[in-house]
Amino acid sequence: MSSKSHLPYSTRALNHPNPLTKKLFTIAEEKKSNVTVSADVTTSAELLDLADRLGPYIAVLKTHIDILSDLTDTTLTTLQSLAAKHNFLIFEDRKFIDIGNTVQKQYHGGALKISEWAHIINCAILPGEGIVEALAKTTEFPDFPAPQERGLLILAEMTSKGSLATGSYTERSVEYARRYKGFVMGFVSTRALSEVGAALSSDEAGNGADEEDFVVFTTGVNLSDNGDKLGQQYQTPESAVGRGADFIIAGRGIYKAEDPVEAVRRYRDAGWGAYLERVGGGK
Ligand code: 5BU
Repeated sequence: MSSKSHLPYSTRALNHPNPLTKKLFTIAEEKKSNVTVSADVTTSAELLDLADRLGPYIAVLKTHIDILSDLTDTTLTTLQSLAAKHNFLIFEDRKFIDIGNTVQKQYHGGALKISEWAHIINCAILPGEGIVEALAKTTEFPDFPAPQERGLLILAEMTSKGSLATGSYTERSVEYARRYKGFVMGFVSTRALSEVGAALSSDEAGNGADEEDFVVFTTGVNLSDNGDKLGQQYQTPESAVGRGADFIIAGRGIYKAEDPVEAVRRYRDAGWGAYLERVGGGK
């Protein structure tokens, strides 16, 4: 199996079978940005202000919507308008991790109405394959909004110290991604998983493994720190992209900076420079 990470986003967008991944690569190319900002602020005003100011420089805005102390429907509709205005996708980092019947209710409806506004969601596979199947099937509900504009990332690895998402857990993540390719866009991981994928037999992998092109999001990106006091471990944009990240996720490095706009531009330049290097200095 060959990884597609040496190819430009525009090439990967061209014939990509997953419409949301295609859109994501197209946005990255248009905005010359592979930055996902993790907007981990706790009020709607701060979140919307960041979305509007950083929006022009990012491909994706990642939320933890449940940490907002004053979430209303207006927060969500305004966030959606800002995503349209600045052409970025919204990724709700909810990390679903429960039986299929429960995650369907957490994803679609409920207090957070995640399916209505989040283009991208993620899940952990601790419950087994059923969680991926259940989330994928939610998009077939008759009242599900814009199924072509919704996708899932499987949390194949974590950046925190002592993470247990390793070895066969990571291998299973790749296997499930292949089984639900229509909905699974790729992974949150610290590196490209093509090597892990290659370890699986073609029977396990299913047909078309050679043609697949999963997207890799890497969290824990920071230009100045090595980590925090609660186990977070950082790497630079260069290191993350060099290891296979297609999109780098940075939170405090950007929103806690004295000037978040200046910071996001620095992360964008660093992430884009590393990407150009990876694809051979071409486009
Ligand atoms: P930071 O401020 O750049 O450390 O924020 C990192 C964000 O990414 C934060 O929202 C975490 O919840 C999220 N995260 C992570 O740090 N590590 C992981 O492995 C995963 C998510 Br998955």
